[in-house]
Amino acid sequence: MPIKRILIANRGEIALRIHRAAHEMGIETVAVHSTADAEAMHVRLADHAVCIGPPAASDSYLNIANIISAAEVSHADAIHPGYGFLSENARFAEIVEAHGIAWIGPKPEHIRTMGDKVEAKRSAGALGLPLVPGSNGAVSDIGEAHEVAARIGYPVIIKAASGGGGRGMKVCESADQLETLMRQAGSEAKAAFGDDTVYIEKYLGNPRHIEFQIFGDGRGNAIHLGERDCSLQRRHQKVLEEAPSPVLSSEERDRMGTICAKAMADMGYRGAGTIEFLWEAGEFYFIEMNTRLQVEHPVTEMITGVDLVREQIRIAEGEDLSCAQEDITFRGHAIECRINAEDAWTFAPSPGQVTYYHAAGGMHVRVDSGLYAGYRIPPYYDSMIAKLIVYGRNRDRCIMRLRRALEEMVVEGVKTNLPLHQALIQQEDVLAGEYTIKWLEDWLGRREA
Ligand code: MV4
Repeated sequence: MPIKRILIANRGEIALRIHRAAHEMGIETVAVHSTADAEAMHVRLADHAVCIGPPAASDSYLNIANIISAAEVSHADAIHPGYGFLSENARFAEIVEAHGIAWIGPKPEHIRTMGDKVEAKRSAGALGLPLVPGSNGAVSDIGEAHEVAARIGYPVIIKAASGGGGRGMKVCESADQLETLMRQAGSEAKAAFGDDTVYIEKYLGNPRHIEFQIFGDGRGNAIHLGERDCSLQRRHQKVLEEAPSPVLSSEERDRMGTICAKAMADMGYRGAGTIEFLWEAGEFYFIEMNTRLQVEHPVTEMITGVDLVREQIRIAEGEDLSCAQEDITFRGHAIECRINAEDAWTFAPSPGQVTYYHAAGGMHVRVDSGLYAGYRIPPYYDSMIAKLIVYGRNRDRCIMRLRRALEEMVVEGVKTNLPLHQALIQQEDVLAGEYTIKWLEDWLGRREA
């Protein structure tokens, strides 16, 4: 069924990104916003706007009743959740569908499965994805924990089934620490997620984070759009992402991508998804799957030419995938810098009024942002205010252009991490593509010293 009016259950640059795809398809948009976001660009651009509550996300962007009411009063026939907020809430997806509103996202059952990391790993294994060696499912008793750890060898990592994104993990170096850390992991998981279920994996010491973008039609067809390398992170916040990964050959990409697409086809996955792997010594190990559009999706768009949001909307309309795997080609290189309103070196948030703004531009430069001069960045939400995405025919040309684009970008009135990005792309290791998930924090530590 064609969609006529999409309610965008999100804010900031991603709300704008969704609005743009919708308008290019001749679809109207409804913005929802908290009282703190009344002046936001996504509210100004949307065809309709509904206030859904006070600033706190729990009262507005996470308030299911208010969002459903907004959809009803505005006669939206679809909801796009963006990323974060309610995007991976299976119950919300079910409620949306129960109201006869199209959910621009995966089937609720798949959101639920992948949200439980033990279940996610079980299905990934059953679908043929390579796993990190570890327990078969949850580990509840200490005896079993010792058996698993002895079998896979130390160090091991204890993870919370309800965790994800780095929350609720404990690295255990030897058997004498196992009991203490198992107890700690369990009680911390209970406190944080209301679920003390934990599982054990071999701890990989120095991997890269490489994720594959996939798309399914929900009827047994799926494709992959290659990978993104997201290893440059600080405290589980990605800082810079690139596609393709500097370490993969096209043969490895085809091999792993095909495995991912086959798995998604077999499960009947619908919509956009990302399969996250740790990559070490040339091997991939599945860790998690994200059942949403990701912040870093533009780097994939730049090297494939596929509009991922348009594709999500088409799939929600019940259309077929717009292209077959053999139509997907990877061309050139793209890098995304997440621009945050924060001190570049202390990372202290810096909300406040933007007094001057000039976005970078020119060939192969994309800025996804709702920023404008005079905009007041509210203190209630995350600090990302823009994404600078740059394309080049190869990685060196991409980095040269990124350097030029970072020079052009001006944000005054608040602190930003632009100086961090400028310094980052001068580093030999970054220029060489030689970095792992530990690199950024190690580098920041060395700079301190
Ligand atoms: C790991 C790991 C090492 N070994 N699992 C962190 C986020 C969550 N998605 C999984 N994470 C990790 N799982 C095993 N078996 C190291 C991490 C990890 C990490 C992963 C990806 C990107 C950045 C990271 C930073 C610290 C730890």
